[in-house]
Amino acid sequence: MKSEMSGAKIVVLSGSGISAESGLPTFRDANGLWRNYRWEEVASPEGWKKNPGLVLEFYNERREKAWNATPNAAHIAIGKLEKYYDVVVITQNVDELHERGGSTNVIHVHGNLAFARSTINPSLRYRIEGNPIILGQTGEDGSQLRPDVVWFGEEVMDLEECRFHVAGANKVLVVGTSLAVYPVASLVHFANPEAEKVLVALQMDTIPFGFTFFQGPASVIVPTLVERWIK
Ligand code: BV8
Repeated sequence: MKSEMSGAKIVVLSGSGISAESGLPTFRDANGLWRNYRWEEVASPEGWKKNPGLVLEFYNERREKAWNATPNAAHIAIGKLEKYYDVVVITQNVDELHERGGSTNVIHVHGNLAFARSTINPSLRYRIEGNPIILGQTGEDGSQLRPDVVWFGEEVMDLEECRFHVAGANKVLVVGTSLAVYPVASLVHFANPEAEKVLVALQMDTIPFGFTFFQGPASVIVPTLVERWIK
């Protein structure tokens, strides 16, 4: 049952930082993934062509870890918001921790590890949960299965829809993202000047105009923000 605040809309834009306290690595932090792998080799069509086995291995490891991870207090607090607001979660993350934390309206703009897809036809997807994709495993169309994620140089999912949601939000919560990757990072510029705009991260190189920066761990800051919003 929505409270008297229903009708007000909150859009969350999240990145790997929100899942860091669930044990999943970020990309650009000190011990981030791009410290141990070159994105060109494991997260690009060129890398896939050159060495699909390495790419499958990179994602199989991450998929198993993500599948066995549990949502933290930040995911759960965002899930709770749905009782009081219309909530849309736009995530760059390929884990399903928002869904496990109770969010039911999640847009995975960079794809989802729990799915494999045909290398020919992106709409031919198979839910594989935490299971690996093996070289030689093919879809119904006979093509090698690949992770259902958006690599560098590939088109991002549902961007128009996301711009619409951000533009119509009364509150925009950006959490756990360096806003280094485009075009998703540009979503913050679609926020209404009148909207309440907050950014939660451990550290940020630049704070988007109009956003209030709350520095600290998502599992501590996000629940306090949510408590304030549902009072
Ligand atoms: C596109 C795949 C065109 C899934 C990812 C030069 C060469 C090639 C490309 C480009 C180029 N210049 C620009 C581009 C475009 C490129 C881009 O933006 N590159 C950047 C790096 C310069 N973008 C693209 O290629 C995109 N596609 O443009 O296609 C096109 C158009 C039409 C038709 C055809 C083609 C595609 C981008 C998607 C790439 N895929 N991942 C996966 O493997 O996961 S990107 C990767 O980065 C993830 O998706 C991730 O989500 C995303 C963003 O990273 P963050 O999540 O922000 O993580 P990061 O480590 O950076 O930051 C962590 C943050 O959390 C920090 O702020 C930290 O303080 C905070 N934090 C940490 N711990 C905590 C915390 N906060 C709170 N609490 C904590 N405990």
